[in-house]
Amino acid sequence: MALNDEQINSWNDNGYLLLKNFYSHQEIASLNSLIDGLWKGRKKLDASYVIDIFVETEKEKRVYFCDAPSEARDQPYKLNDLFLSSELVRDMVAGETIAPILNELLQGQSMICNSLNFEFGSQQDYHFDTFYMPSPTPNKMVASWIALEDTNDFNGPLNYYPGSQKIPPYKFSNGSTIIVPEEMAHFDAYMEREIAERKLTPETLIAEKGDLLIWHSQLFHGGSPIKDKTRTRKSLVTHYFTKEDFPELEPAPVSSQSCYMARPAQPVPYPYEAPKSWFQRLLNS
Ligand SMILES: O=C(O)CCC(=O)C(=O)O
Ligand SMILES: [Fe+2]
Repeated sequence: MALNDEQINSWNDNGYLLLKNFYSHQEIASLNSLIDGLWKGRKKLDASYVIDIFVETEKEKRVYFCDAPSEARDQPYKLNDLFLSSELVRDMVAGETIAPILNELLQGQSMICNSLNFEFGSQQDYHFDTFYMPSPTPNKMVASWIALEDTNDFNGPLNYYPGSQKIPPYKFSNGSTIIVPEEMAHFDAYMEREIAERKLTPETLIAEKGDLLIWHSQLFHGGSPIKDKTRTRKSLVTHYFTKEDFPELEPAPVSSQSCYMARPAQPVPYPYEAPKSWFQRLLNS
């Protein structure tokens, strides 16, 4: 068993697990220099490096990293799926140390679905990750979040409602948890009611560099507004499915106990007509 009873109980009660100082400062420094190096040398990168720039602004768009202007680094961005190209990223997010933990929570073999490197807070509205990537079998998905630097009240820390994973998943008119933007007013009313009935209150994660947070696919969470726009909040988010949930796929190994979806990079430009269509195609394949 990778986790003790207290940790399992906390996971069951709260829907998340915080593992302080999980990574050494040296490991974090290696990851941060990888990002610096990629930015410096991005013009030579191929189409497998895809970035969302000016995130949560009117200028938000998805481009190849080689086409990103240097000023895009001064505002929130998401650098997608570095696990596809970087062994360092794969080892950190699914290597021998973390895999047994993920596998115990998932009750299966963890398989990386996607990863996102942020340099600023995401400022993403409260959401369930199952809006975008529900696992074929419910609850067979978790996310990890690594603090690549300290978070504080000014750099847009993460917020979540402990216990919200117990709320019955909201089904949109498509019969699934996949978001239908036009139906958000109904969703909001449902969540307001459920949160009030369960007397849930939000928490803000003030994390230190090297901390690891793992959350349940049904934890209601988001990124708070960045009060000081000059302050960075470097982090790496990874979403995982289980290998068993995708028997038709041939994932590539990371450790003896974990793997990753060996798939193409995200399509450019972002498919606004059919969001997350790569994922839909995968599910339907
Ligand atoms: O880092 C954050 O602020 C939230 C990111 C997030 O919710 C996600 O990637 O699923
Ligand atoms: Fe999320």
